[in-house]
Amino acid sequence: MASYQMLVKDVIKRADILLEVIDARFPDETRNNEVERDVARSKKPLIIVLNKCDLVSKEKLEETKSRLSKIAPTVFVSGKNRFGTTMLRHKILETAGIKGREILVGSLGYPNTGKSSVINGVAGKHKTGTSPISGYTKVLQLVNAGSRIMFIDTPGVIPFGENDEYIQGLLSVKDATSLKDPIGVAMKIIEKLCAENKTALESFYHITIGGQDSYDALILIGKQCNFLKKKGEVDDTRAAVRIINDWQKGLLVI
Ligand SMILES: Nc1nc2c(ncn2[C@@H]2O[C@H](COP(=O)(O)OP(=O)(O)O)[C@@H](O)[C@H]2O)c(=O)[nH]1
Ligand SMILES: [Mg+2]
Repeated sequence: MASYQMLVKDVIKRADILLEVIDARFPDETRNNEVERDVARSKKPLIIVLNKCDLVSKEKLEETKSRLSKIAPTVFVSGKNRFGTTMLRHKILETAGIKGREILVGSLGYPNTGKSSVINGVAGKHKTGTSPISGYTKVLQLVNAGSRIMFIDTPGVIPFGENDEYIQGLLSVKDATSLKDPIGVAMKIIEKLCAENKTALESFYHITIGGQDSYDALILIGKQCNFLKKKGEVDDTRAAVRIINDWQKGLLVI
């Protein structure tokens, strides 16, 4: 069995309650069925944490929250801006239902979804210390968040599959220049924005997207940015890199 699956099982076994930290901009891509199934089998409570909510519109957050609430209690937070972290603290205490002793909270999720930021956001001024513990092949970090809450922070628990390059681009695990197919990744970003907040994309790049496909939109953006090659045609790779960089800097909101 792959070592990450053992690590996931190890964290689930140690914890009283689990957080699945996902990126609110693409909840479906950053959820992991296998992890959710393992948690369900353990009969331990799960909270879905929609992190990076500062980058997503309120309507989309509410829509995702009500959809995912059918699976598990769902909260949206911004680990970075410390938004919703008090709510999450209360949700942990309420959902764990453990009285009179410390509650061990495991955090699971793809790299860069913001697990450490969420933990630090919740711990905040209550944080009384961290200590390393040895887990399956990796060192886990225990973060004491006060009021009986102790987090297990895990380094990038779920690895990416070979075909997940676009998720790695979306999640900023790989920067634009390390991607094998920046144009493909940029097209995915355009598709996502067109489906969810086309006006934001249009106004950010000062373009109007009609019925074109995502490649045509990429060319439009390249043209608008004046990324031209010698013969006057649009430099599609340069346009793709620009779009990915803007996305990874959090300039493009859904
Ligand atoms: N905009 C925004 N960025 C965030 C948020 N939480 C984390 N990040 C960023 O996402 C990246 C990964 O965060 P980190 O906590 O290290 O993720 P981890 O690998 O899951 O522990 C960092 O660059 C963070 O600054 C958030 O709520 N909003
Ligand atoms: Mg981390």
